[in-house]
Amino acid sequence: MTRVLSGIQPSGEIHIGNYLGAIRQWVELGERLGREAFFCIVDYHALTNPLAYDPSTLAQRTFEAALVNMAAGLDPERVTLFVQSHVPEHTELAWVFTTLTPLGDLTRMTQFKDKAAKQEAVWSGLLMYPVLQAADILVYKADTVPVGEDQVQHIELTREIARRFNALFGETFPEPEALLNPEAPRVPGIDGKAKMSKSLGNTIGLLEDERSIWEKIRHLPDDPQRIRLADPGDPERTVVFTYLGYFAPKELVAALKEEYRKAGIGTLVVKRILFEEMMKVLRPIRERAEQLKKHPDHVMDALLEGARRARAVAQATMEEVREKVGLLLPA
Ligand code: AQP
Repeated sequence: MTRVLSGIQPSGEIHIGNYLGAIRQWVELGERLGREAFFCIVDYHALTNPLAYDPSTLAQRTFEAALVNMAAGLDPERVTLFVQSHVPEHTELAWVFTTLTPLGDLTRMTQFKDKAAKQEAVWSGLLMYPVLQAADILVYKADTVPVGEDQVQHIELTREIARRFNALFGETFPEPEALLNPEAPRVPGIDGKAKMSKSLGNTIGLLEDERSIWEKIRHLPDDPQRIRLADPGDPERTVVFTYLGYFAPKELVAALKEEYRKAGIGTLVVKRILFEEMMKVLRPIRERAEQLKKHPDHVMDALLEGARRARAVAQATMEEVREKVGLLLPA
């Protein structure tokens, strides 16, 4: 692994699924790779979600997404943190990739099918989403993409696009690999079923009010086969223990599972422990976010510096691409 890239959409409140599936890994990778770790707030991607996109809030959400990532531990002095639309080479490369991506490769994407099924009118931006994602990654020639499981299919498509470009125009791009957090590749939502997802409204926000988080935890579904407190429960059948596994020490989780199986413990007790353990992780993030909110210039300056560094790399790639695809180059 020599260079990583990953992105997050400013399409709603950043949630514990984003944190556990992606951001926590980003922080570790950033510590290892420094400026070779590129993290991007993908605002052009957010335009493809008609339910969440609002021109009057996009800029603020983009800013907040950067702030939350910094609060969660991404240090912009070490890593390259920037906003996608500040580096126009992403969309330029996306166009080139569009010309060599078969339509069928895009219509078979699971995320496209799922999202398109929920929309009355399907815009081509939604279809092209993974092509722009491929450009986000390959414009930096990144070889590793730390993501949640939901993005694996898109990274495979990125590899195909890289392969096709290389076959047509000569060796240019690496074939990047997805890197999953093995402990939380797919964090379920508070319904306990679907993936936690901004657009499904089944999230726990990283900066959400504590009381609101507790209310959500309190209402998490129990093992459906445990009717009375005296019934033994199966911890594998409730999202309460899934979440507990993300936040609490292993020994504590094992002990509570044991009690739950023996009907020695009520779910509410486990939920209280889950809340406390979760807040131990979230509170420092929220405190840092409060500090950063007092210094918005610090966040903005960091993003501009990140874009400057990212753009230097992206421009070099685009010069190579323009030449290889045979465009008339300006003198
Ligand atoms: N539930 C999840 N479990 C593990 N990883 C997740 N990610 C998202 N949800 C989960 C990962 O977070 C990174 C940023 O995601 P994103 O916001 O850019 O894209 P997304 O997957 O579309 O996020 P949402 O919240 O699910 O948004 P919508 O509602 O628009 O679909 C990615 O690495 C993603 O894998």
